[in-house]
Amino acid sequence: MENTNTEQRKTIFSGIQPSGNITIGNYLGALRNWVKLQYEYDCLYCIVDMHSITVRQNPAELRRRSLEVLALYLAVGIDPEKNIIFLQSHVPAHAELAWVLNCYTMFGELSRMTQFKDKAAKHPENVNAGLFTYPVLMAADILLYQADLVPVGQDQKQHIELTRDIAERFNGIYGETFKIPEPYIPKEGTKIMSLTEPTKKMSKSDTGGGSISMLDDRDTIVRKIKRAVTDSGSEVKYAEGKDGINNLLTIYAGFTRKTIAEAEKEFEGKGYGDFKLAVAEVVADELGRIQAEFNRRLADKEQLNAILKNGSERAAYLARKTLSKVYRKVGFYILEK
Ligand code: ATP
Ligand code: LTN
Repeated sequence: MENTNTEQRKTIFSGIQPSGNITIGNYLGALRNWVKLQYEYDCLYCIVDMHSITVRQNPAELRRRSLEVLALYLAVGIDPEKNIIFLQSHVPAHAELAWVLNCYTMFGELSRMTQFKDKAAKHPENVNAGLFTYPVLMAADILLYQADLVPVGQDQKQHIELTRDIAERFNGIYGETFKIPEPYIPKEGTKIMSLTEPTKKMSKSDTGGGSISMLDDRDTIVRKIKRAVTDSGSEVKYAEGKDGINNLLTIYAGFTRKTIAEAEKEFEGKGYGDFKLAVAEVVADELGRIQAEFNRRLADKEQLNAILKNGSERAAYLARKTLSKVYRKVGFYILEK
């Protein structure tokens, strides 16, 4: 049932970077839950393009992908009437608050972030200051809108905890300014692993066979899943150490909306080959439907632009309120109107 009592409604903020191809990890871990949440909460769904440039991007591709992510949000069922959908770079308050929060975030705290350590190791030639302060911009995203809940995959939990610490520190110095947000992490599908290296998370920036993009065609999906790494056993059962099979079971359960136990039961007595084919089928069927809608949405550039314009106006209005409060509290001189 839709909660229409706006007085009681909590605020949700989340975002995805328009870097690389959105994967089924992003879908099961984030996007699909956003669709459910839109009926009960006031949601802001952002395309965080400013976060993307912490890793070198091709400008033409970044521009194209920003619109594609928007079309994908719409294709999976995120309603632009119900939610505020916008591009981060269209609302300057994100960068403005990030600067202030930088001055309330410790070097030591940022040094402990595992995403920073992973990405710095992956791109040793470009360990830039933006990559280091990435979580501060993320904290600004969330705190600007006084968000109650932040639906993300497991990998982002540490960033939300840091956001809470920054907000509490600021509130401690200046009095109640920011709402302290909670992470909102779904039970299943929180961490989809790479098909080729099932101990690592499936990632948008992996261009090998380890990730399934939301835009992959049926043949590609079948090929990637057939080649997915599994152990030498033969039973389709979730078990410690069987990372490959566990991951495929999680994907299957996610796409069929079944529990892992139900999925195991279904494949009792069947081998890995049959199981892999079934996984590929359910993934390809659902993605096929989403892709048809995606293509329809992407073709209507005028509508996409109108959604972004409306979204950034609504977001900017809300963001300004928090930013003004922050500027006043830290002691910036404000001109009378
Ligand atoms: P990149 O590979 O470029 O670092 P990413 O795939 O981690 O990107 P993000 O834009 O950083 O994607 O994340 C968007 C959302 O998707 C976040 O909520 C994140 O937690 C979730 N997410 C990303 N990868 C996975 C995954 N493998 N399993 C579940 N959720 C995921
Ligand atoms: N860092 C996030 C993307 C992100 C985000 C946010 C998520 C940027 N700002 C604010 C939730 C709320 C990631 O998923 N890698």
